[in-house]
Amino acid sequence: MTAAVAIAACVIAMAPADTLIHRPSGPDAGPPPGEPTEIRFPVISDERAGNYPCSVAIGFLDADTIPDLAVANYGSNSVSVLLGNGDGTFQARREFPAAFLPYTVAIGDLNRDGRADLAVASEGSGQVTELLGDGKGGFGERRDLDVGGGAYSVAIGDLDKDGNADLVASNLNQNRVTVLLGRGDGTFRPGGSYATAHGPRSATIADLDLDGSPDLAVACFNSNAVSVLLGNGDGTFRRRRDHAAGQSPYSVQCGWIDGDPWPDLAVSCLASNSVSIFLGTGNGAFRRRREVMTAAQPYGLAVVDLNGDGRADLATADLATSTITVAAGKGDGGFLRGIQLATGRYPQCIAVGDLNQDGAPDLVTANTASNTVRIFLNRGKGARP
Ligand SMILES: [Ca+2]
Ligand SMILES: [Ca+2]
Ligand SMILES: [Ca+2]
Ligand SMILES: [Ca+2]
Repeated sequence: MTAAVAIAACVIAMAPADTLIHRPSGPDAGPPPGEPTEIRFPVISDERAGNYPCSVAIGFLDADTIPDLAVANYGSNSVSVLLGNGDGTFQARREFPAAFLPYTVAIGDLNRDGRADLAVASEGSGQVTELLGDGKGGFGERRDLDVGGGAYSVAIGDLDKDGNADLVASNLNQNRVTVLLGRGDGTFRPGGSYATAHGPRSATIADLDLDGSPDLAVACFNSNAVSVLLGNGDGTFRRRRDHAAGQSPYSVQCGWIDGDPWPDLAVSCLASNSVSIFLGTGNGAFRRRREVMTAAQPYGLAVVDLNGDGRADLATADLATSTITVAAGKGDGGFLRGIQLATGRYPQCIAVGDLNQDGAPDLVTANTASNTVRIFLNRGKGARP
């Protein structure tokens, strides 16, 4: 582990890690007095990954209840697995082979044996690689599933509500997403493909209209739009609805950003250095967007309550400035001005999990040019002193 220091390449000022305090002021000051408003990361450390790590996911990869990491290494055609020690540190990484140019890794139980498996979208081969877990942090022989060209991302969810995990991959060059429906034994059958706006970069699965069936939101890089496809509950999807976002949308996440029960969407837009916020208004519809400014080129995005005030906050991985931006949510759809912290060089992904098991969600970035992941341990509500 190495202590975090400001990196020479960063072009913006960094606050020391332990002195990040949001101080709302003015009439539109956010949470009422007495509510916690701080977001602090007192412990920051790095772990080695493979070559050009693009994506990191957090899950339980061995038999304990301590979160572990899976990292897709674009430059070494592999996945790194780092088993957690429970204090925010990790055991030495293990490497498992993926297909050509793996870009995104997701964690889920693909064969219903109670052990976490990996799905890895490989852009170079147009495949999603399935790696079945042995429940001890090891993974068996890989199985490559064809999903079509430009397979930059994969997400796992039960799209047809049969209890078996299904997959949705984005096909950047073909302006569609491809669905694979799980049989529950680790095999999949084709579930069709669906048109999106131009340049689908990543997709998220969430029930956006609260009808009990999973829906899709897809960040479409080349069309400055997010496509919403409402699910029918049988693994099929209705025709898309597009919503104008900022420039070059990259990641999309669902969360509850304002006070109503309808799910909202956040989309990182790397050419406008912002996160577009879409507040849900019911039945899968969204209000006109708002923009939250970040540092330069936000790729990765997380929507999570970091300070324990019950309101969703934002965290982005800003590639060009090698930072994360953290912005505290006001609970009404607005956010306080973001604060930046240094990452390794050129972070492309950010993931959330409680890595040291203190009740506060922590952050991890995959730093493509440093071949590391950086771990930000949060000191939020529920954290031990
Ligand atoms: Ca499994
Ligand atoms: Ca299913
Ligand atoms: Ca739905
Ligand atoms: Ca924690």
